[in-house]
Amino acid sequence: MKRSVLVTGFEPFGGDLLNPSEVIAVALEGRVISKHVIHAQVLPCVFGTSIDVLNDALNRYKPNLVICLGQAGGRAGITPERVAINIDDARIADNDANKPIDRPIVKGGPVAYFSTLPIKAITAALNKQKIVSSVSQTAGTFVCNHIFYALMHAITKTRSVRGGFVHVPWLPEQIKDKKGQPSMPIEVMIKGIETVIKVSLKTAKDKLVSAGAEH
Ligand code: PCA
Repeated sequence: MKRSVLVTGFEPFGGDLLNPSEVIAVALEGRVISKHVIHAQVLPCVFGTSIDVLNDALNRYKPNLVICLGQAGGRAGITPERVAINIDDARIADNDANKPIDRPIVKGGPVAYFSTLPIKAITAALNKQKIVSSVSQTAGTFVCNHIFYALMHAITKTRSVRGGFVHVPWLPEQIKDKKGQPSMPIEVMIKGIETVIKVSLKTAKDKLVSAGAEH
């Protein structure tokens, strides 16, 4: 079977009409990067259901690398997340009106998982291309952290599968009535995520997949 990468994005949420993470994932579908075919999966912005859809995609594609994407409105750059924590704590309702508070994602599961993406190599490569990027120390406690934790929980024993979560900023069309907020054009985001994939595939082979291994 051809080696593959799974890229996920989220549908719009919180009353938005767009979610750049979905646009990026769909744009990358079918592309070949470093001899890996890219599969895209759009996830519902719903606690629980999003995990079922992710797990189905993992079983279907058996990817070597998984990059989950989400929108972080208000952030200026592309931000690979360092750590997923075992808690749901929603400030707003998800797309199915769920609003869990202080609820573990996996009962009895580890407190947290580190990303197994080379997060520092990713930010360095993006900055070299003049794309704003920095490591984020928290993916929040909404559906993005939820899916990040579920991903790491699913692949933690599969040492050959590397994965993690990357937040992206708003698109220019999303900040029209939000003065002074940062945004990034879609072409730059797509180029940036291609770089994330390339760097992750390059460093996946010979690096230990564990906390902070490449730092
Ligand atoms: N961003 C939200 C959920 C979906 C998305 O794109 C978050 O950061 O949790």
